Amino acid sequence: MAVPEAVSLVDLALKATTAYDRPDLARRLHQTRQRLVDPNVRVLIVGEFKQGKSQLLNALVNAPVCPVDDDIATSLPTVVKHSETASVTLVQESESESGEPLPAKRSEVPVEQLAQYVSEAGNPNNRRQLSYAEVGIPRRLLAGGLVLVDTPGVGGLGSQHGAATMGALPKADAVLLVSDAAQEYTAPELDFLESARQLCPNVACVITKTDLYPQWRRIVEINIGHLSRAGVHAKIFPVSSTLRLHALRTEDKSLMDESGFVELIGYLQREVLARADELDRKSTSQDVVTVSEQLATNMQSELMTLEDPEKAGALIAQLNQAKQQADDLRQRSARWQQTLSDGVTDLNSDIEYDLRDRLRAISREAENIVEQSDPKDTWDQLVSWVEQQVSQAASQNFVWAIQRAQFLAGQVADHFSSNGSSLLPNLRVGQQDFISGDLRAMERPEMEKYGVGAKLFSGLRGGYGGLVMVGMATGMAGLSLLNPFSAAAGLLFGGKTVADEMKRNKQRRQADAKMAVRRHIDDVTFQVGKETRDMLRQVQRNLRDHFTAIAEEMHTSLTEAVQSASKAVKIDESGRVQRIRDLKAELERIENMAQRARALDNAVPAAVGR
Ligand SMILES: Nc1nc2c(ncn2[C@@H]2O[C@H](COP(=O)(O)OP(=O)(O)OP(=O)(O)O)[C@@H](O)[C@H]2O)c(=O)[nH]1
Ligand SMILES: [Mg+2]
Repeated sequence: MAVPEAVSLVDLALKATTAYDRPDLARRLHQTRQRLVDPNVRVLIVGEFKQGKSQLLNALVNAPVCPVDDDIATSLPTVVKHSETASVTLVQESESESGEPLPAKRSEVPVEQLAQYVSEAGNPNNRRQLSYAEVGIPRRLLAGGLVLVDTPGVGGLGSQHGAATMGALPKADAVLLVSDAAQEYTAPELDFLESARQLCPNVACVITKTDLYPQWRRIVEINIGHLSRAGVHAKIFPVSSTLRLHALRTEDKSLMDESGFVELIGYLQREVLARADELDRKSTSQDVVTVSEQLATNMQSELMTLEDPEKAGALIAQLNQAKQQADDLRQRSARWQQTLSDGVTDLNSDIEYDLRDRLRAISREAENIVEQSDPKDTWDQLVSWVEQQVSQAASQNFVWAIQRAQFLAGQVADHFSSNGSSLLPNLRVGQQDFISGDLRAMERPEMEKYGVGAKLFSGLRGGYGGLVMVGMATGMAGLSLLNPFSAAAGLLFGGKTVADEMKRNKQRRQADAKMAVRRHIDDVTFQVGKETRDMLRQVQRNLRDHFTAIAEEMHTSLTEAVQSASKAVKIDESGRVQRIRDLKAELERIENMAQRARALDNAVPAAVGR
């Protein structure tokens, strides 16, 4: 369990809500508790093809969990977590027609079969339509809740897989970008880092295979330069998985130091796990403080009335006014509801405009490229260029959508209190990954139509025409039809027609290619647009539920406060003294609880040091 003090504090608060008969406040605490006892801290291992992601995971847990090879590529995300006995579970997620997540299908398979499901060889293109494989393994490193996720390598981080990886980021607690020491960071890697940083609290860089590339120090130096120019503050860990595995086998401490894993594991434990703990503390603290305040409200008003009966009238009036305000917040027509729905509408259109704009620019650029080349030769390059640009655009659009949604949540919270941030829910974007269905691969226009055969054929046709024409002309000049002259002329004419035809064909290819690009971009616009709308709808629903519950809680607290104060006015003198004493004792207990909650937030483990 991540933070035991937090759990026991929530339990205490839960008891209080029962004692004071406030089941509405218990609901929120139950959610908090659930979040706390789920100790998982997800670390996503991402990177381009063959950089050593799977091997890094294996070296971290000292077990051959993920298949590694020069040929065996990972095709399915593999989630590795702690369990007493080794196990492999295949998970298939799905959603209903309306986009609501359905319960995932889980099936356990023998451990040794894992490779069949997670590798490109056994499960090409994830033909089995699995969402991920979950591996349980008894390891101390994972016992604290660390969950490592191996992801399929992405051919260019801006590619389709890259987009899927991007979608998983908001749900990750940390990301390790894996890149081997063979070369410095590429532009897509730097772009990815930039986006990842905005979606995920912890991003670190791992440079692998230091045993293989003696020049790794220079690569690290260059990469540090890249990062600082890009304004990305991320730690870099040069490691060798091979050395670590060897060191573990031979119990060689100096090799272990050389492997670089001591630092990496230290980082995962001290910063990633601790950071998740810190967030747990903060959110628990906030929840318990809020609950304490709500519980205290009616006792305080009763106490004030008892201690100073003259002011009772004014106090009750004040409370009624506050209650009225809380009541307003509960209305469907409440201003915050308006802010939320207007905000989401604006967001939808801005995000959609942004996406269209980015994609249109790519389309224009692609058409330019097509214009200046023959798609017959450049098509493959063009396709990967377009796909990468498109995914990158979708990623940037996504980052922006999340940021705007968070901003909107803040605006809505402002309606509730001047310090609205304390009411903010944890904005997780839901169960489904963004861009879940892979964007359809770009359709290649038929190039074969204008293949070699066709070129020859039209060349012959032109040649034949030329032959006859010249033959006729020369015939008229009294020469026989098939003399060397007309044969040469036939070749000449033929050459010219081939050039014409080739030009026409090239133009046709260019038109087809442009069409294919446009069609692809239309598909993407549609698909990404739909995913974004679904995501925003979910955000809207989450925020609405969250704030509706808060409005209810506030209303209940204030209604009870008015009742308590009104009752207090009628109490007789002997009962009054006793009641004041009781209330003070109760309030002290609640205040103690609130103090513990505040202390929880301030207690930062010494090792972390902010
Ligand atoms: N020498 C050396 N080789 C390594 C190291 N890490 C990985 N490799 C090799 O690099 C190749 C690719 O490693 P993987 O872990 O499969 O790479 P990956 O990033 O998971 O690959 P994909 O899943 O296909 O994207 C394998 O042949 C590994 O043996 C390392 O630290 N040192
Ligand atoms: Mg792999």
